Amino acid sequence: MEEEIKNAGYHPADSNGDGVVDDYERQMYLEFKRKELEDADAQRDAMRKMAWFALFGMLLYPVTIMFTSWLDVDDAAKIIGDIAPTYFVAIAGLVAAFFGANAYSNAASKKSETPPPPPAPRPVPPAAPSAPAVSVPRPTPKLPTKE
Ligand SMILES: [Ca+2]
Repeated sequence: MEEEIKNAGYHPADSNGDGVVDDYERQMYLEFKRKELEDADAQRDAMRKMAWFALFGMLLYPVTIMFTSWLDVDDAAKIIGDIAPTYFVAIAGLVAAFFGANAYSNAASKKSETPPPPPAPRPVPPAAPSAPAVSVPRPTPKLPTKE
């Protein structure tokens, strides 16, 4: 929250930008936050259900083939068997994407929680060579004079 305020320059609940969060703005802010949490929760539930459905489909695939050949529908068994390679690759990709997206979002949320590293110390410029304390007068060359 502190970082959010610092980045935006004002409190995120202060929708009219007058520097004060009144009751209405606070209510709206909490409502938005609650909706965000509910949406994220529903999204996780949907993804989890989809992953389970896909996995059950993979597990039940051979059973379906056995069931169709037990019913003497050999054409169906053959067609289902022909679909199998595509189906398994697609479902494996789907499940992998599910776990990959989960891992990515976890890593992203962890990264945003950790405070940024302190700024690196600025390099100190090398000290300039010290000037001579006393300036020695240089001998002036004598110009040849005509006499
Ligand atoms: Ca306000």
